[in-house]
Amino acid sequence: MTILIKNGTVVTAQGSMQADVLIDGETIAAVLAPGDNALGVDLAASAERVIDATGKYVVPGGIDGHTHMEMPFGGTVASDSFETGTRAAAWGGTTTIIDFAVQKQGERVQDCLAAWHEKAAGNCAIDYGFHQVVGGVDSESLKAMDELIDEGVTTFKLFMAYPGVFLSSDGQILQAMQQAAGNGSMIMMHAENGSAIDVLVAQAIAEGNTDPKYHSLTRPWETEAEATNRAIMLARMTGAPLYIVHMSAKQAVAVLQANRDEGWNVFGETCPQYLYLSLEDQLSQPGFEGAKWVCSTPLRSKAEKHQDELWRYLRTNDLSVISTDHCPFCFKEQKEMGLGDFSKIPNGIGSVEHRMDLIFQGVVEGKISLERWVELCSTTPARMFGLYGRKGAIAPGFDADVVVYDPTGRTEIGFHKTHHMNMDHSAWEGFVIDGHVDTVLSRGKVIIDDNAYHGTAGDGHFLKRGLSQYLI
Ligand code: DUC
Ligand code: ZN
Ligand code: ZN
Repeated sequence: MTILIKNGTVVTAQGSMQADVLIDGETIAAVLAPGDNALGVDLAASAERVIDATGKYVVPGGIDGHTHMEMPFGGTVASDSFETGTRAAAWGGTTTIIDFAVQKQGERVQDCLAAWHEKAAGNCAIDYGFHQVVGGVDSESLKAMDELIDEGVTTFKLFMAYPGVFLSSDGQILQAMQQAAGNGSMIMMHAENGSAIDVLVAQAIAEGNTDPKYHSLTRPWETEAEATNRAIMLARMTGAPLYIVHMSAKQAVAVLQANRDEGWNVFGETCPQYLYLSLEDQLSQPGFEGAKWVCSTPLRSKAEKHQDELWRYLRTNDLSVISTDHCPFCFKEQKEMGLGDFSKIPNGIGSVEHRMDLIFQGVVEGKISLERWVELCSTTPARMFGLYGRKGAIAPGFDADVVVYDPTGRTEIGFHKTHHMNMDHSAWEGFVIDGHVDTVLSRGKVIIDDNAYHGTAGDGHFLKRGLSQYLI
């Protein structure tokens, strides 16, 4: 099928211009300035479908490089399946996710990856890839890292938190980084000092401080900044590139910035929750309400101005990617597991549907430019995670993953409004965005249009990823 998206403003990381986008089958065939008749045909007359994007932005589909669909965690399982979660992502203009396959100590990495393939295959609304969590670094899992690269899994996540579950020792981290330095893959790090946090948590509970807000108070910024520094120092010893996930503390990003300024190949990601939500406004809500916003790293103090600093670091490119860390849990029965003990609240917030909108609001409010929005949410994730050339731009030969975004539209986020995630509440209830995802194409198929979903489970294919473009 040929589709012409006409009269829109095409926005890429490089710039914005009035242009028409011609799609042929699954890929972009041409991007043509108005009046450009390079192809020598009347495109509007010959295209099988014309989408009028007058007054709208035409942007590459969002790439959410950090999601957890149906992940077993904290004694329960994240509530979005690959089917519900990727459909919700599509509604919000995200056309690719990279989810985490999880290996725990004693399990074979290859078996764990196979189990994640099984969950996702035939169920996804949009294209997907996998990072591999290595929860048990040993000689077998180190060897498996080399094998996985050939299977298109080129990024490996380690944890400095969750002792006894996912935590890797410094020696294990060093070994995995050495392996990555040797095979060209990239290490992703959950950087929090888990052993210190566990002590603070046990002390808080013993003192009767059991409300959700203590989740943040027992994970002070020092635990993130210390782990960030340690992870970077370990990476420096090996020469491996390092990508730190879900950064929330301004002091941790300052450590990252200092090392980037020295020329080290280290990168940071943040998430919408750390840009908009806080310890005071959400996590400290009365009773058990704050459980909705328990995630790790935690929401931080608004008074300490972490949010303003994170936006600044996004502008200076010390933070290079915005993902969601989408890890949804229902309030009933899941978040409620932590009634009377915040440490038993499953960690996670659901945002996969709202990231493009929430970050567009940053454009509206003058915090970042339009082009930076595209770069942070699509182009850099594509480059970072080995998808560029297919994803992350509007250019000939790229997959036709395209969003028509209406800057004069309005999106009211809420459980009964724009929410399609499999959750019984929204962490974003009441947020209003001055913009709207109008039309979404995934590899040339219109999957969202006229406020309706037109796709099917299984439209989304597994993406074998290459190596990061940020390796040196
Ligand atoms: N943080 C979360 O909030 N949920 C899942 C795992 C994590 O690191
Ligand atoms: Zn994490
Ligand atoms: Zn995560």
